[in-house]
Formats: sequence, C-alpha cells, structure tokens
Amino acid sequence: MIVPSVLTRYTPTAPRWVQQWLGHSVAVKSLDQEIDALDFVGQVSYGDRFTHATVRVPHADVLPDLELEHATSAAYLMIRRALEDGDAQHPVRFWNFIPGIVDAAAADGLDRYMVFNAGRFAEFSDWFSAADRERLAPHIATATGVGHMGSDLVVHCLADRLPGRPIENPRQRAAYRYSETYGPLPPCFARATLVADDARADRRRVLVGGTSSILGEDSVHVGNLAEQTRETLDNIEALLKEAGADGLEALHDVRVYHVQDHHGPAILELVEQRLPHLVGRVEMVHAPLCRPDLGVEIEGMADAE
Ligand code: 3EB
Repeated sequence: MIVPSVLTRYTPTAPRWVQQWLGHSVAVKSLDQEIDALDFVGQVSYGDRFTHATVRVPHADVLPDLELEHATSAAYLMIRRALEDGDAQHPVRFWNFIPGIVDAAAADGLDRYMVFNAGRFAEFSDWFSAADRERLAPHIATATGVGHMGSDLVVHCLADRLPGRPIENPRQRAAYRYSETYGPLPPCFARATLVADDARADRRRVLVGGTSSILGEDSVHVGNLAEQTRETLDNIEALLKEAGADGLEALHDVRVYHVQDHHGPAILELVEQRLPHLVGRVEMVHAPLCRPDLGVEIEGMADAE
C-alpha cells in the first residue's frame, strides 16, 4: 500500500485552547494564494470574539535567504489582511514554526531564524507604521518561535477585538531590543500579552509566550537541561508577577518544546515538580529551538487580577 506523504507529514499546530477560545459559531475561509510564484496555503476562522489565522509556506526550507525573508513578510501580510476582514483585528498571540531554524544562512554568521526575523520585522514595521523598534513595542504580541521536523514555514495568529497589553520580563532584555549578536533585525515579540477575561470583568488572561533559559539576552546553563528548565520556570514566575498573576500556581495550558526526544520524560518530571497542579496535563512537543544552545522552551497561560 502506498501512503501519500501528506498523511504522514507532521503539522505544527496551535495548542488546543485556541479552538476552545474560538467558540462554536465559527466561519472558516480559505486564504490559499499564489504570491511571486509561491503557493501559500492558509485558513482563517472567525469566532465570536477571536480570530485564528494560519498561513503555511510550502517547502520554505529550500528557499534562498532573501526569498524566505520575503515569504515571511508575505505570510504576515496575509494574516493582517485576513484579520481586516473580521472584527478581531488585533493580534495577541503568534506561533511561528520555522523549518531548518538554526541552519546557517548564506551570509556569514547568520542563520535562518535571523532571516525569518528580518521578514517579520519588515511586515510589522509596515503593519503598525513604526519606523523603528521602540515604536513597534506597544503593538507587538507575545509569540513562540521554534523549529519543526517538516519543511514548511507555518505561522498561526490569534487576534482579539481589543488590543492586548504587552508585558516584558524584568529578568530579560526585551526581544525587540536584542543586540546584533542575535541578528541584524530583532525578533519582534512581547514576553506576554494581557487580554480581557470573557467570564469575569475583573480578571484578565495572561498569554505567556515561549520562554527559555535566557537572562538579559544570553542563554544560560548551556548543556545543563535541569538548570535550563528551572531558570525557564523562574523566568515565567517573574513574568507572571509582572503581569499581576500570583505566580506559577496561576499557570495552565502549558506546552513544553524540547530539542532531544529522549530528554522529554526527564524535563516533564522537573516541570511537574514545579507545577504539581498540572500533573498529567502538560503538552510535550519535540522541536528544535531558535538557538542551538537551548534545550527547552515553555509557554502557557494564566489568570490575573
Ligand atoms: C527567546 O526568548 C527565545 O521569535 O517569536 C521565544 C518566543 C523565542 C518567541 C519568536 C522566540 C520567539 O529569545 C526564543
């Protein structure tokens, strides 16, 4: 029996809670489009309050650097246009799955994640009419930026009717202020985004972006996964306090990206020790990360006053 490869291809997805946030009355529209001889594949779901848009650039892993950069901008522009057709026009959360994320780019010292960052930065500058990174800051949503085993670039966006509020981590340099060590143009994401809670007017939701063992802008505990996991959770704890949440006990819907498949169980055990209220409910995803010296990245959500 011949199994079509499309059935076996791994699809990087948004976490399950995104579907729940969309609710029941969802209108779905295709965004498939050819741009500059590339076939973009996309879909947008308009829910009661939120919109979820997904764009995929097939075989982005084999595109030359400049084409990957432009395809990244084009993917973000497609998302922007899809949001404009609905009521939820403010992005509050992105997930970026970048194929060959830490592969070398053609230019000396650069990698494909930096190429992606240049494309994202260009479209965000246009989207929010911001000439420089400081002016972009109030508009940027939290995000996850990781690799995956497939060859497509996949970008998911969750958008809300009102803008979210970006939150930065006191232990980390804002990503949009990273030095050139991490690329000519910075990654544009906030550490977390605060959004309104539908159920209770006095509460808010904290969307926690992909968080790693980074202090300031430097990777720490390189080669020590246990310490990386602890530092990552310390980072999330500090971020949650900054956002007005009590601490790690407020965290839920946790997803853990880990680079080495066989390290998954040990990392999960450490995560569950710090998050005993989530035992058996942590989602583990095997994926390469945006820096070769990092082995674990954790995202989630929390409730805040
Ligand atoms: C970091 O803190 C780790 O490029 O969208 C985390 C979250 C990371 C989002 C992104 C990257 C992104 O720099 C990597």
